[in-house]
Amino acid sequence: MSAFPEGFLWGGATAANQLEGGYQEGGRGLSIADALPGGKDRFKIVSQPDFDWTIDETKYTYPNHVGIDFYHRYKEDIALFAEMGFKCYRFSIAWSRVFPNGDETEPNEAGLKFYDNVIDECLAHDIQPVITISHYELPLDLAKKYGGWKNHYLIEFYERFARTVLTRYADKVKYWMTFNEINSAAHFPVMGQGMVPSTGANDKKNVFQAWHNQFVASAKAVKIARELRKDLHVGCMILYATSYSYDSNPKNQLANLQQNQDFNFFCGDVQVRGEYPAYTKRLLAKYGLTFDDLQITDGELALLKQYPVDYIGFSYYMSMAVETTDRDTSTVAGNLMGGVKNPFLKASDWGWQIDPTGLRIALNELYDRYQKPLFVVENGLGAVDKPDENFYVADDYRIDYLKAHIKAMAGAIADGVDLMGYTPWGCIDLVSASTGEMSKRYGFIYVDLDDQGQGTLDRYRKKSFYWYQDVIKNNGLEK
Ligand code: BGP
Repeated sequence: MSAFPEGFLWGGATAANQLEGGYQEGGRGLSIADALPGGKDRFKIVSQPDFDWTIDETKYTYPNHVGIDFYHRYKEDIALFAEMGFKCYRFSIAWSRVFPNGDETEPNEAGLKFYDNVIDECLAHDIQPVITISHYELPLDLAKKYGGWKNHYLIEFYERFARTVLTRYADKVKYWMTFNEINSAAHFPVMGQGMVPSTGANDKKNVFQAWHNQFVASAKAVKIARELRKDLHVGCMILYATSYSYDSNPKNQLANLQQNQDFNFFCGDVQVRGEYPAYTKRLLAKYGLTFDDLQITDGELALLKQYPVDYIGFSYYMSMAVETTDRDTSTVAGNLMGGVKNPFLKASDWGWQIDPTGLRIALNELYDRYQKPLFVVENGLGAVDKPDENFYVADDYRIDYLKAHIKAMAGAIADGVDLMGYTPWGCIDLVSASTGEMSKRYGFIYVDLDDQGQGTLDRYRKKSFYWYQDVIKNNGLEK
């Protein structure tokens, strides 16, 4: 008997701005992602929003403008997903395809038509679409004209966008998520909240105000979904990095508890439990703030309470360790966040510490806390693949990583956790969010495209393609 329940949602995950391309086709407007360069500057911009950066949307022709050209090749790609046996496919809708400037009152029909086609193609292959409404690509005008999510007008614009897509696809799409990695704004307010230098993105007051506005917008999307159909599932999406105290020093233990509260739990606590957790007081005080510094109405708090999400989607790539004393512990990068090196773990080429057991811990922690179904909607190993002369990639390292994480999920299910599905990140190679380059690959499918945008864009099955096909066929790993 498989460790995984019948109907478990095996699949893969992508995001519009990292694979679609066609950035000016079908009336699409520009998004914040179109105005970011690839390479080192990108990292500086997303992680230090006060970095000297001027938006110049005419300057970059690659990577977001081209992606992997899914806009024209979606049929071929979805057929490959079907060949692997995908039960679901997680993707996002580019907001600026549907509302090119973000603040229009009427949607762009050509943009919607593209998603009609993608969804119908999935359904024709018995693949359930899982849609992220907003994944790191606010329409650029909403960042430039309105200052991103700190501006409460965005609630109204998002509500219109969410209503448009939920209404149009309610009969075809059952699984939704409101914002990708909503908590990541703690580190990357540019990508998550559309905050650009002029909006004071490094000012925590703005980040908290933006979060509040996003929480309200998310609750409104849940309300719309509930009114449309009873069987729609709307989840939050959290970037989860299991966090350990470096040692048994009580100071480190306390710091770790607070790290978990502030990063892993804060947004989920609001979106799942429907209210700000008690420790928000401490968290705000850390930045010299109180609730009085934020614009929050009683009506909004009531809405949060009334419309919590019904499942928790989360990404899991790595864990981190917390050390508060002065002991010398060289830091590692970790999903773009800091942390100290854990002597028990190895890391990816980008310094992300590989920790399958941490996933079992994450699943238990989240389920204990919320008692709502969980969905691992991103997981995977970013690696440099070296194809042979036939473009075949023997990616055993990727198989090893995924296998260990699937075992950890099976362990958590045996622990009693309610897990709905698993969609490894970048099931087809795509542009990396942090580097803006192609050379950091996650896919089961190799795409012939390099960091300069050169290549045929042809698709090739990697060794992991056949391995994952077997996993899905067996509903898990063979004994
Ligand atoms: C998550 C994002 C994705 C994705 C992934 C891998 O944080 O939701 O958009 O790209 O991380 O990150 P990267 O592409 O930087 O390796």
